[in-house]
Amino acid sequence: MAKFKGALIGCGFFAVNQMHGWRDLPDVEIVAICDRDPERLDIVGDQFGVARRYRSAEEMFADGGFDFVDVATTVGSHRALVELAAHHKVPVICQKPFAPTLADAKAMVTAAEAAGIPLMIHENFRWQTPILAVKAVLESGAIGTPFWGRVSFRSGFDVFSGQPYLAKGKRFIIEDLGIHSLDIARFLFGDAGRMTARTKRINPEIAGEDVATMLLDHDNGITSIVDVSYATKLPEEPFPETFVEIDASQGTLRLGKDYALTVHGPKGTTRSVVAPNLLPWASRPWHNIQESVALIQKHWIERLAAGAEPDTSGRDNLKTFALVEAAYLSAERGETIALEELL
Ligand code: NAD
Ligand code: 89V
Repeated sequence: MAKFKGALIGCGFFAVNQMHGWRDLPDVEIVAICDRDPERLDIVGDQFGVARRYRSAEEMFADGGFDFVDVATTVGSHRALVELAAHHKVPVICQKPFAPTLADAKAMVTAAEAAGIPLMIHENFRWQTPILAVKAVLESGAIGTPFWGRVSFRSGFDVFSGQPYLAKGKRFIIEDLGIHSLDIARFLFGDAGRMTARTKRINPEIAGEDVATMLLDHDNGITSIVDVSYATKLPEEPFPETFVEIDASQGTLRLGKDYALTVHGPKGTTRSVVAPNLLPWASRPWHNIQESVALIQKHWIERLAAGAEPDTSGRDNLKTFALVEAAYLSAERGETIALEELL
């Protein structure tokens, strides 16, 4: 089978994981890379043996020769780069967060649809092995119909050393990390129509909020709590594990530390460990995230080959991004926000 040829824009901190993931897929070859920073371009180009290197995305698109583009830059450039891909009719993956504003994200979806190209947001947390295991339990019916859930990420890990820009933005934890947790809540419990949120900044060295507590009213009647913190100093650091609690009509589910999954239902209690695989290029504690990168990339290629929409398409991810916007609005106003006002 002919290989899918890809190009990648943004050769920074996280893109290295994406390059490893692409290299592991037998039917994919990254034929061109782009970064404004020549040093990053050479580091990634040399590590992965990519000869075609560009400092300008416009020049890379003008030369062409690839079937899709993977945008791994930070949020400020996402809209321009997705619109550039749409202009050249090249299928595009865009890293989270989708865009600086919901209006930008909507414009990006419109541009991709008008060009007739698929747009996938690289929202990888729902592809983590432990989260997929939770989803499988729900779908099995083992605990019945959920009525309450919690998606929790509480850590004191220093994310700023690897990603210094995270300390500078007016928005921090909801936009960067809570966005993943909100997407997991949608994945497990369905779309949500109302959001109530409270935020705090505990770390005085950063500009944005580092704690958020969000209450979601899901359309199917489930109530969920999504709580995130980078100000939580625990005896054992759980980064980057997401904990999940679900109460349902016939039982309960708990996903806790070290990927321990407890499922209690009419047939009894089962305890298992749903740890992610440690890929050869991965490193602890990031391996959970790194494996989910490989899995979402595989999903993209499968859907591209089938001409089908990816699960975290731009249109789907508008609903996750709207929850982010709603959380900031709710915290600012001290009110509950109806999502229909935003979407
Ligand atoms: P980074 O700053 O380390 O890397 C971004 C790179 O993009 C830089 O090298 C920069 O020079 C380059 N760049 C920026 N604008 C450009 C443009 N217009 N043209 C060419 N190059 C450009 O950032 P990072 O930490 O790697 O984060 C990148 C993105 O990945 C962010 O959106 C971040 O939120 C996301 N991220 C996702 C995950 C995940 O699990 N999905 C994890 C970490 C980061
Ligand atoms: O996944 C992310 O988006 C990362 C991190 C886990 C550090 O928050 O920025």
